[in-house]
Amino acid sequence: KVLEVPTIDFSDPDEEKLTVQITEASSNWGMYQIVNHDIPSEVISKLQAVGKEFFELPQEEKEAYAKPPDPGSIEGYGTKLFKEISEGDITKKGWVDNLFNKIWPPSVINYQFWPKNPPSYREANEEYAKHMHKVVEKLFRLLSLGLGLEGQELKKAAGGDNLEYLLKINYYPPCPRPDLALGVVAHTDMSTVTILVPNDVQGLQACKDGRWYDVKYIPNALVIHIGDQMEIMSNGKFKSVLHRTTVNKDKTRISWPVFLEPPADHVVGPHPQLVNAVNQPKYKTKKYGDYVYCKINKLPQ
Ligand code: AKG
Repeated sequence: KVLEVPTIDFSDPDEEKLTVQITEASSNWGMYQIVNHDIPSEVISKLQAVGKEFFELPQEEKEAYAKPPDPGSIEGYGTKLFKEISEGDITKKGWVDNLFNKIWPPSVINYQFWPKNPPSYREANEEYAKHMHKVVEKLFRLLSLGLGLEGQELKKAAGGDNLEYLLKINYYPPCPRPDLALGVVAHTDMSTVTILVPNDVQGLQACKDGRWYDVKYIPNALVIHIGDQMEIMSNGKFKSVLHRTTVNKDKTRISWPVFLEPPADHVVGPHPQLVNAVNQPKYKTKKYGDYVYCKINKLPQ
């Protein structure tokens, strides 16, 4: 039997059972899909429609939202399509355009990076952010319970109501040489948790015990990735998942990950209730912004 990333029914009223499923999937895979999560399919379809429309605009219009060149800025439009593919080049390179927008909380939103075209971009994204809260609350509660903590502990440790939702849209157009490219190269996310919706084109792969698994498309499912900060807070119980995307010769793939990130000056470390004389902390405690700086610049943590 081919192993598959677990699928979890989020509407199961048995919280204990759900906690066990989420805990196992977060420890063994670090990636899973949740279905029946209560975000209406129309809300997801609208998010996807406006994102697609933006990427289909002429290049100059997209460049109007270009990411500022200073290394500290993350928001805005960027392109990583490699322009020339040489036969001799066997290094797999990224093949993707992207757009980053902080969508929650309102105090961190920078509307100058939100497309004005299509005109309903703002409404669709705000609506999605609003519907995501319930999923975030429930997921963080179940993850906390799974570690033997009170339900609110992990959310509090991740910044509480200041937890930021950073939306990225990945736009992977058809690639003339998919054998020479990857959409995004193998990485783990820096976030606490990432919540992703893809379009229906296959491409996401998760690594488990050194093997790559395709994440099959399930309409309206949310793909959950455990990120580095969740692995740290759980002191290694939950696993930040290594993942990558392949590209396609004929089809455009699009994905909408939302990275749930602590504010840059928020200090993150193994949860104090999970460490003691026997269980020593396995990770450093540091500001999230410093973690990001080290990871981006490939410095030791
Ligand atoms: C990323 O943007 O960090 C991803 O891993 C994207 C995954 C996907 O496109 O499914």
